[in-house]
Amino acid sequence: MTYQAKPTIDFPGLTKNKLGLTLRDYEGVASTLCAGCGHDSITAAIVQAFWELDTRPEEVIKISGIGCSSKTPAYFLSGSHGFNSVHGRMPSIATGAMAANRNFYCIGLSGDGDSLSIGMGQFAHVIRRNLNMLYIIENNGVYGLTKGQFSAAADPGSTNKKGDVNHLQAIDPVSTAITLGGSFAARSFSGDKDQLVPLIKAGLKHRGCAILDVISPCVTFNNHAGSTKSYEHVREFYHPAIHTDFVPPSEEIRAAYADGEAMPIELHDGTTLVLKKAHADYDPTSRQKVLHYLEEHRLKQQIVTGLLYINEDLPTMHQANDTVPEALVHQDYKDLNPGSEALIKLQEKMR
Ligand SMILES: Cc1ncc(C[n+]2csc(CCOP(=O)(O)OP(=O)(O)O)c2C)c(N)n1
Ligand code: SF4
Ligand SMILES: [Mg+2]
Repeated sequence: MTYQAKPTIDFPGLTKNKLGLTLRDYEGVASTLCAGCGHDSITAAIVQAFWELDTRPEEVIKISGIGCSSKTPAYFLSGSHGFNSVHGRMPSIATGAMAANRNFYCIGLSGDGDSLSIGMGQFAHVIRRNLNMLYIIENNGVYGLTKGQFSAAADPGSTNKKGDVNHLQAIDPVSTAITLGGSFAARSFSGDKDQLVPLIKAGLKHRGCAILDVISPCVTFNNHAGSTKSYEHVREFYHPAIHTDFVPPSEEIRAAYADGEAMPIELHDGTTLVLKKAHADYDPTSRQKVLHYLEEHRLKQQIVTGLLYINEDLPTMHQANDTVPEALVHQDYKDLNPGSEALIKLQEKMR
């Protein structure tokens, strides 16, 4: 694969964040995706979110599987650590990377094919383990890279570009993640940057596995009438259930919210998410109510979006395994390698 580096032109007028970095510093190489592909809009939102969070690029691990969507990490944060893994295996690599260095931000990029077909087992278990990462599915309902076959996210009754009808049931990553015991499940649309940027920031700050399903139209293979993942269809059936405001720890929450309409949720680093609900009785902390709401709106063909479910209290992989708080690279050699005597004792215990 060849990559085209972007020209390093200095634009003196660009706004700098607290680290003195501009948006350009959070970009990657030039995209080779089709013009108009939803995945590129998601990249722009990721760049914006990391910039707004004043993230040090070298403190980010970006990992993907295989697909057009899995090419995305090349297009943002050139200065961070990246690994383009095997089809459907992004979660294993992310688990290994975070086991070694738990203090980094981990962002995984995957597709509906990569996650819901070949990678379904991996998708399920990274959610159960509650690995501390943001897991984005760029969902276009097809295998874009291999020329537009239906994916497991294609809705029954939807058609492909040639007019063939999909007769199989769709897997919804959001309700699946909630059912699997996930701690954070959200949905958005590549065409709604205002909604997407705060959701990416919330997912990065959430302690645990944040699943973010982003409907991301494939303009080449799945943007026709009959597709339920086209720009036109998503705009028509888009149903934001909840709006997320992201308040950094240094800022006060000043806005006054009418009773029941908004819900502040404090994250473990002091960040506050203010969830403004479309309906006062929507409760993003109740699995039962959220699943009911999703099913009710699925039957009306509505695409429910926003931070739909959150549980800040589930133990993460590191908490469940009581691991050391620091990255392994910062541990003393003697702690990492307790010596042959300790190993013999361990083996004795297993005899
Ligand atoms: C083991 C293996 N099986 C099949 C393939 C072929 N393959 C490459 S990408 C892909 C599907 C990608 O679809 P998705 O994850 O939805 O990404 P998109 O291209 O739509 O963004 C498939 C089946 C492969 N690369 N490796
Ligand atoms: S084939 Fe589809 S998913 Fe792949 S880059 Fe083109 S528009 Fe995007
Ligand atoms: Mg796809």
